[in-house]
Amino acid sequence: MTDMGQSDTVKADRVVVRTCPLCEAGCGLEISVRDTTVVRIRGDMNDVFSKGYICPKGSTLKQLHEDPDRLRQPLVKRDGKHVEVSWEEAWEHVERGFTQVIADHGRESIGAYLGNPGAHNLSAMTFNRVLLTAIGSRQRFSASSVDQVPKQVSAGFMFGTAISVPVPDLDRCDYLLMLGANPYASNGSLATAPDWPGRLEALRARGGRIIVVDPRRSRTAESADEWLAIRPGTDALLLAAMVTAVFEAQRAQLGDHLAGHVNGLAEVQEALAEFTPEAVARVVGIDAVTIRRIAVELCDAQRAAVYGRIGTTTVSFGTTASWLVDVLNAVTGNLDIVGGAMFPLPVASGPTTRGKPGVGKGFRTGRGKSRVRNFPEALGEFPAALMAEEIDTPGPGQIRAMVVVGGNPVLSTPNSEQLDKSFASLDFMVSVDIYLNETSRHADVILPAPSSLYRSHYDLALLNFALRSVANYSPPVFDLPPGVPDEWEILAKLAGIVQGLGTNVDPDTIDDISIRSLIESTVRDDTSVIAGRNPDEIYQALSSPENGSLRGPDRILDLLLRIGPFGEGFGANPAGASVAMLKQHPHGVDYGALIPRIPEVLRTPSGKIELAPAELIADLPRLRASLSADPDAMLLVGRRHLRSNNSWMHNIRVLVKGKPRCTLQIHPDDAARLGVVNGGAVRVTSRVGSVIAPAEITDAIRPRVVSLPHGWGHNLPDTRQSVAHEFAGVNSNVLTDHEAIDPLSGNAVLNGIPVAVTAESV
Ligand SMILES: Nc1nc2c(c(=O)[nH]1)N[C@H]1C(S)=C(S)[C@@H](COP(=O)(O)OP(=O)(O)OC[C@H]3O[C@@H](n4cnc5c(=O)[nH]c(N)nc54)[C@H](O)[C@@H]3O)O[C@H]1N2
Ligand SMILES: Nc1nc2c(c(=O)[nH]1)N[C@H]1C(S)=C(S)[C@@H](COP(=O)(O)OP(=O)(O)OC[C@H]3O[C@@H](n4cnc5c(=O)[nH]c(N)nc54)[C@H](O)[C@@H]3O)O[C@H]1N2
Ligand code: SF4
Ligand SMILES: [Mo]
Repeated sequence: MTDMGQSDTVKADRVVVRTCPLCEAGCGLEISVRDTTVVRIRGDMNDVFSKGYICPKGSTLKQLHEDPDRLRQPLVKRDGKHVEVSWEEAWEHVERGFTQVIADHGRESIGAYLGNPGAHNLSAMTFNRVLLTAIGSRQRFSASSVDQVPKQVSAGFMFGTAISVPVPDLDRCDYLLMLGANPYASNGSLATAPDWPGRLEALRARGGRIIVVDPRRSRTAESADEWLAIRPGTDALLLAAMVTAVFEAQRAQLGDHLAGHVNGLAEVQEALAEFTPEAVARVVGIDAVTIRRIAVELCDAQRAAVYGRIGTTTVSFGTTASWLVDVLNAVTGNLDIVGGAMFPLPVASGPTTRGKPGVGKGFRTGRGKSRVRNFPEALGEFPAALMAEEIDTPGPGQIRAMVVVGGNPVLSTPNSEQLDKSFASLDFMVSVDIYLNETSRHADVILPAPSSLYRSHYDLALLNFALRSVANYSPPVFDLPPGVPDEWEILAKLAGIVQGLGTNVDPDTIDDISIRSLIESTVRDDTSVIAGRNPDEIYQALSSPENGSLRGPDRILDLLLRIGPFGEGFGANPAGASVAMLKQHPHGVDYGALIPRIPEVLRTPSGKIELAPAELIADLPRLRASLSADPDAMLLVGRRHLRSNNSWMHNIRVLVKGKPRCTLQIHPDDAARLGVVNGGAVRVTSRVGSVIAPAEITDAIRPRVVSLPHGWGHNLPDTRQSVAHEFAGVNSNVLTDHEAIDPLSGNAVLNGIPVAVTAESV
């Protein structure tokens, strides 16, 4: 906030409101601007969802926009050094690179990795798909497999689509069991709502209770009624025991609203029966009495919800834990009920609102196997943990080129020292990024996405998980400087070039092909509001001057809004949602709180909730085997900080200054036993790597657990992030193991890593 007074001396000539693209909270920002300069950023008091709330990152969009290290010009690597070139020259390099790799090794040799900011980026949401199709290779990877894929897989099996993820109805809930989530730092995830802390405090203020399960006493645990210090990686066992406890207490109750809509209740009961509270207590580290009590409290509460996040998904039993969260919601009568776990109803058309209500093709994984490890695909991609072996292992289909869009896998994915070497061995690599960082330093060509303030925005992905049906459209704050392509134009042009259309390919051509195919599939869908309509007429309606001559992501968004559940419907509902309509409502439109959606939301072939998916039941012997784990092994977990954002906001001084955050948290008992002193150097060693970090001795962590945040380690050479370099920290993913993955989803195990900890003598 210190730079605010300074900026205030400059008078703004206009105020623009916009949704913050930095995290899933999607807060409304009020941006005061003079000419081409940001004067000040603060929370938009009138935003229908965030009502003025922002976190310390939101206002730093100004610093990000102004950061001299942020790339403005394409870079190509010449004699090992990155030099600035014109866009024309960059595109020629791209064409030459792709042409050579395709000639030498075929299209299957081009891999792609899509990073997390793409989920907050309308360009990426609408054109990454186009790029992947154009590349035409199955070697697809993304940050999803170091994050939420397990939840999507379990939701897919249970409810029919990978987007059918129930969210806790925070604002109407009065008992919340939260596992492996720290919204005081993260602002919430897979449950989109601004000001999670305020919503949690309101829950308690109305007499509700919050129980936090976490090996660390996080800020969230601190503010809760109860902290259960679980052993890392054992949430699936804990949840299984809670389900069993509910059955044993004869309290299992789906509720009248689910009657006739659920398959597999008896099967779940039987399959989980062996996981009693007593059987799991030793390994989970939580006593049986407490497990039983919480299970019954979930049944007793008026309106309760169970919610699990990163600590439950980035573990060996990620899919199992994700499944059991919703089983527990169901058997305690809290699934699809106001104040319980509910299905969002997004304003833009999506997988849970398209197609015939109540039934569908269902969901499966394994429609292809990875080349080296024969690992099944999930959500059309392979685990990020497999990227290195797919690059390193010779043979047909070996990856020889990579396209990375808005991702930093060299810091974010397991065994990153290995991946760093693999990237260095590629024949060709393109990064679409805003920085020259640990990953993009390997790229032969870096194509800079423009600052987000030059782009329009709508949270197409995250609003699928929102706690209310809201819609906010943000026009660009500034016009793009002449000659600078928008990010979607970069992606469309890349797609055109990799397809062989040459460097003169016009992004508008690619855009037209893409929107036309989307329109055609929509008019062919007989459940759509424009079923049977003339595709040309729809195309004209979207593109006409009266509709703002929309193109690119805005035009795709307009189609999705207009055919969505609240949509304008191309005449069917004139007051309904569209880009034009949202432009009239700069603070957003709120269509209300969530409503029960069973059975309409289901897309399973049976038209029922599948409480006992065969894949999950078949994996239970592995869960049983985990009961013999050593409860004294030293395990590493991660953590997040409010002023950090994965690996990439560390070049903004106001966010990184102050107390160093990349510390190894360790319990005083462990520190004493191992001779570790506060602030002293500690070596942490896993099967695959070793790092040295400063110790932070704290009783806010369970004994035999240590914690290191991820996204640090900015000391690699040949990057251009001067501030991040100064506050380098160490990379926790040097320690995470590329072989440790959840077999059901392919998600990397990033929490519960076996490590040895030793004091480092200096
Ligand atoms: N050990 C451990 N590892 C983890 C996690 C953990 O909890 N523990 N968390 C995991 C999770 S949940 C995630 S999502 C991943 C994230 O993994 P990644 O997505 O690979 O990493 P990010 O740090 O988000 O990197 C974002 C990249 O996008 C660039 N970027 C920023 N804005 C834009 C833009 O507008 N356009 C473009 N083209 N690029 C942009 C940044 O410069 C940066 O290079 O990390 C995972 N890694
Ligand atoms: N400020 C900030 N906000 C962010 C991000 C960021 O980097 N910084 N990243 C964004 C992204 S990409 C995501 S995916 C979300 C994630 O959002 P959250 O899921 O809320 O992520 P974390 O804050 O890492 O909280 C995870 C918690 O799980 C605990 N944990 C670790 N292992 C286990 C375990 O085995 N069991 C249990 N029960 N708990 C465990 C950790 O101690 C930690 O407190 O945050 C988003 N928001
Ligand atoms: S909470 Fe997230 S969306 Fe809100 S201001 Fe902070 S970074 Fe932006
Ligand atoms: Mo994430």
